[in-house]
Amino acid sequence: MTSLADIAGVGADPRRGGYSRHGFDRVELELRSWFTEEAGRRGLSVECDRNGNLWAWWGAPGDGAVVTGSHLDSVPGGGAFDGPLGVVAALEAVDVLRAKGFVPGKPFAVVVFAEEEGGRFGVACLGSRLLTGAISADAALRLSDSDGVTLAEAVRSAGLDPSLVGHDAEALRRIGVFVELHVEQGRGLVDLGAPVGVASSILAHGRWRFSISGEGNHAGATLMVDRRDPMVAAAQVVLAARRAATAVEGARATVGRLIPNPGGTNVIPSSVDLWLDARAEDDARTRAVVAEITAAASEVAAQEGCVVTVSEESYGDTVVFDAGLRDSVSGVLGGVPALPTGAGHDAGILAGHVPTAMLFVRNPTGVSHAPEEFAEADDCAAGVVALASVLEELAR
Ligand code: HGY
Ligand code: MN
Ligand code: MN
Ligand code: MN
Repeated sequence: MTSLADIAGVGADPRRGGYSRHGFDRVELELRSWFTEEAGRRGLSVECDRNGNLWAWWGAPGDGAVVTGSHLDSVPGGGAFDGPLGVVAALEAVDVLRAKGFVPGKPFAVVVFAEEEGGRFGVACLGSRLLTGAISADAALRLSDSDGVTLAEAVRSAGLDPSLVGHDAEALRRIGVFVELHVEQGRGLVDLGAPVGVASSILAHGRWRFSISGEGNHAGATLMVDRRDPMVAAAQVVLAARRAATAVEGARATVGRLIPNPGGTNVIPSSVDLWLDARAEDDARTRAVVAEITAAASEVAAQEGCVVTVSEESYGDTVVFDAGLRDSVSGVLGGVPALPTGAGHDAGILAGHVPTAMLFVRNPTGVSHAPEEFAEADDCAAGVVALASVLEELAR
C-alpha cells in the first residue's frame, strides 16, 4: 500500500476522478521512472525493449525466464489498482522471496507492459501485441492519439527508435512462463468469499469504429425534416448494441466513446465517430453480436440519409489459460477458486505463445475502470504472498 501511495499523485485526474495515465505520455513516463528507481533500489537491472516494455531482471537476463508484472497505464479516469497492483505485487514478491533467502534457479524478471488499456492509441495491450507480433509495426506506428500524435512520434519522444518497433522474437524467447497478478474487475471473489483466485479464461473481445457521416448544418435554421443527422443514427447504434448483446447469453456491448464533428451545441454534426467494445464467450457469439449491430447501423444510417463505415480496430479470441499451470498454481496456493473474466490482459496476449497464469485479488466494490475500483490492504498482501509462492515454485 505504501508503494501504491508513492504513485498516488501521479496522473490523478481531478476532472474525471481517478487516474488518467496513458502510454508514453508525461505521466506514464514518470511512472516508468518510478519503476526503474524501485527496481534499481532492489538491485534489479532494468532494460527497455524495442516496444517500450520495461524488464527488471533479478540476476542475469536469459531465455525461458519466470516473468511477472502488469502495466502502469490506465483508462481515462481509471482506478488505482488495475495495472499498478500487479507491478507493485511483483516487486513485493521479489522482496518476500529475498527475505527468505530464495535465489532463483532460472532467469527471473518483473515486466511492465506499455499502453495496456489502449487509452491513448486505441489498441489495448499494445506493448504485448507488438512484442508477440499480434499487431504489425506498420499498423501500430500509424495509430494516433486524440491530438494527432502518432505512435511513431510518441515512442521517438520517449527515446525509442520507431524503426525497431514490432515483433520481438528475442524478447518472447525470454519468457518461459508469465504470471500476472491483477485486481479482480467484478464481484466473483466477493461472492466466493475468497481474497485470491486464479483466472480460467478471458472472453473473446474487440473494438470496432463506426464512422457515420451526414450533413453538418445550423441547429436553428434547419427544419427537422431536412436533416441528415449522424448523431441520431449514432444514438440508435447505441441502442442496437444493448439489444444485440442482451439477446446473447453472456455477451457485452459498450459504446464508451463518441466524437461528434465538429462538436458544437448549435451545430448538427457532419459526422460522428463512435467506438464499440463487444465481448462474448466465444468467437462466433462475439462476431454475431457485432454483425447484428453493424446491420442495424446500416439501416438506421440509411433512414437518416447518412452513410456508415465500420472498421475493426482490434480483436482477440477467447483465451483459456494453460490448465496444467492453473492447476499447479492453485495447488501451490492450497486450492483457490478459478474464475473467468470479461477483462483483457497482456497475459491473454501472451497465453497464445507461452504458459501463462493470472492471480486475481478480491475487489469489494466489484467496480473497475472507474475511481471506485478497490482492494483491501490485507487482500493485496495475500495476493503478494500467493504470487511469491507461485514464483518460488516456478523459479526453483
Ligand atoms: O479489458 C480491457 O478493456 C483492457 O484490456 N484492460
Ligand atoms: Mn483495465
Ligand atoms: Mn489491467
Ligand atoms: Mn450564427
